[in-house]
Amino acid sequence: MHPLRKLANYIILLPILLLSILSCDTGKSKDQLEPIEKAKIHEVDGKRMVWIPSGKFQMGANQPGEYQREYPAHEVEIDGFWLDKTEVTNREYLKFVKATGYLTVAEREVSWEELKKQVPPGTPKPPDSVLMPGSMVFEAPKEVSNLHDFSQWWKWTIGANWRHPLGPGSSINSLMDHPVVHISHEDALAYCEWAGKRLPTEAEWEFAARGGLNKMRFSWGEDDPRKNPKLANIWQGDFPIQNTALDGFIGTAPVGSFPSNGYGLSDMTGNVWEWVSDLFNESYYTELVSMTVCKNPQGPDRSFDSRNPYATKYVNKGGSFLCHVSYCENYRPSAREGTTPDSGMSHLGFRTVSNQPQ
Ligand SMILES: [Ca+2]
Ligand SMILES: [Ca+2]
Repeated sequence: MHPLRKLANYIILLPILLLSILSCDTGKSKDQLEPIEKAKIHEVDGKRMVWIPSGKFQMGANQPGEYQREYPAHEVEIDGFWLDKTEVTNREYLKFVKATGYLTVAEREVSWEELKKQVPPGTPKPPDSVLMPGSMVFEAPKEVSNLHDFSQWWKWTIGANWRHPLGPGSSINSLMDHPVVHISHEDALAYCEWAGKRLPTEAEWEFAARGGLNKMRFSWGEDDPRKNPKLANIWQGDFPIQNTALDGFIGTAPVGSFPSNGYGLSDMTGNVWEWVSDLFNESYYTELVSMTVCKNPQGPDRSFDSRNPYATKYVNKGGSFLCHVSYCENYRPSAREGTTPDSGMSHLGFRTVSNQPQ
């Protein structure tokens, strides 16, 4: 090559070399921001879904001060999968019910034989007037004596179900783009079967909720939602008495009302809790620490929650519009709760996974 041509090539390459050196030296530690791979968004069987690429992450609480059931953090490897961009909406659930005639658990007669398996032996059978189709509805009390007794704000409401989220007299007519609620684990699985999809595992859900951020406290990074109420639909004010709704919503919000995370997923934290396929065991992560890397974990073999040792529970993720730091700081990817599979609540929904190839 002619010497002048060679020199010209160096001059062209120099800025590129400098740029690549500078871009490698971000000054950030490994625990800070990881590159976010923008995922592909496609419609799969009529639903907008996001391709979550395979990867490794630290599952569980990576920072001090979280709930005990989120420790210890452990490395998990996940294969790629399609995940609904939003929670399943009333419009989508209605389509399923119209096609199949499916009746949700909250719309069926209550079976005492099933119910008594979840309560301490010897618990007396409630009167038949209570064992009617219904679900648990949040009602803000005027005052509370403590934050331990949730019966002060959760009310068994006969006639409450996904069509009547606040009980008889309420409807979903103006809530078609809101997430469906009062959905039991069984109801979510029935929808999945009809749609040819499945529930995410807890590991898949948490990996997706982190949106490509490594070891961050929230799905958007480290910003405190108390200082910025526009990050997610949670509770502002004095839980459970006063909801100032600085984020714009006292109850559920239309899906996608808040900024999506790094993968383009909406409301992974906040709006409504979401069922996943894993059984809930509060000490499951402790049992996993002997493993070097967990690949596509499916959850524990048995459920255990010391707060209700008689019940079998499945995991819920992401918190809801009722979560407030004073009581339930569950609007974090690592947060996890358990609910019995036949229970629906006015803040509990789901989203689905498709196994279609990328
Ligand atoms: Ca809110
Ligand atoms: Ca959610």
